[in-house]
Amino acid sequence: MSSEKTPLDFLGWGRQGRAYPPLKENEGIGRIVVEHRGAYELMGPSGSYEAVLATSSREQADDPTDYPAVGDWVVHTLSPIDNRRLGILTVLPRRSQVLRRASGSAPVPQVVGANIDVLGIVLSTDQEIDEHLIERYLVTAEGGGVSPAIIINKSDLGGGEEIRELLIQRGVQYPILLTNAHRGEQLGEVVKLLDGGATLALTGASGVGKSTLVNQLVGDLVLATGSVDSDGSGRHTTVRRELLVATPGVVIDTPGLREVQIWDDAGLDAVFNEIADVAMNCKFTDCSHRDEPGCAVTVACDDKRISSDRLVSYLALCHEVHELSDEIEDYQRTQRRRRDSRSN
Ligand SMILES: Nc1nc2c(ncn2[C@@H]2O[C@H](COP(=O)(O)OP(=O)(O)O)[C@@H](O)[C@H]2O)c(=O)[nH]1
Ligand SMILES: [Mg+2]
Repeated sequence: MSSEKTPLDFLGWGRQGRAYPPLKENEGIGRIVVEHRGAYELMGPSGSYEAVLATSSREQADDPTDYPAVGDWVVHTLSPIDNRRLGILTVLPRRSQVLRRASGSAPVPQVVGANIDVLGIVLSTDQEIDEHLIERYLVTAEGGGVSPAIIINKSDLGGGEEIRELLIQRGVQYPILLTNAHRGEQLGEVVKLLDGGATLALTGASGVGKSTLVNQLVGDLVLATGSVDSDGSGRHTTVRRELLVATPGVVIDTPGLREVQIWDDAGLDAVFNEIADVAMNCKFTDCSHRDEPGCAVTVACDDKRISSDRLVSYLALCHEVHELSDEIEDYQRTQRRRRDSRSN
């Protein structure tokens, strides 16, 4: 990793682990802090700017994941390309990303956030705990190269320890932190997640206290953000920022999601590693691990070496991904046919 200080370190560049790319005269690097429909807000060493995709990068994007997302590092023009907005020229390669299936009927992926170190899955003591939703978040994080941590907020209302116990019993093998965001208590462990300029994204159902937690973490740094703009070269925008500087790191507040549809199986084996390990030794190729006699997974489940609840979750998610890949194939075939008939 390059140890050289850069003017982008306050935005977490140090964690990128790569050299500053060579820039042309009219180019700068910034980080996407908000994504609007077709437009972005980015932040760089001299402040925040509104930006749109330059024609060249729009033409090169052929997959939804090629477009910038919150957390992305981008090379942009230093002067406006329309009458006020900068042009985004390139999205720099991501070191991690949180992907999910986009809402809507088309089976396409959506990048929820990019270049994230830790995904904080926020629960609260006054809301019912949905273990399956937590599993989905965990798979999403692991699949995109992001470390998950579970944050049980509203510990002041009681019941936090019980939830922690329940999750451990359920086989959750990730850090579980308790917080009281309301009064800014017990935040030490969350602050530690920002060590070394890390990017922490918070996710979870609406009302669990994500924004309250973000406000606590950025605290007086909202002022620091203001001072970045004070040299006059930055531009204040009134839109709500989703990525905020919380020295030593960066926090991303995501909108509350009621459901998460996983995009692929990349994180499944990490989250259910005890099942994946046994499955690897199963003598049947293409085993469904449901009822084949002598299947190593079924045997391990009968022997209580793996939990039957977790096996049910694992198999349901495997099935879901399988169905999704069929759906993607159909969708792409239809799209190709449409394109071909248009060009004929
Ligand atoms: N008692 C208690 N209330 C909290 C805590 N954190 C947040 N809240 C309250 O929970 C509600 C939802 O918080 P908010 O941050 O908007 O949740 P979000 O939808 O996840 O962003 C607000 O009324 C907060 O004041 C906490 O630690 N304890
Ligand atoms: Mg919120």
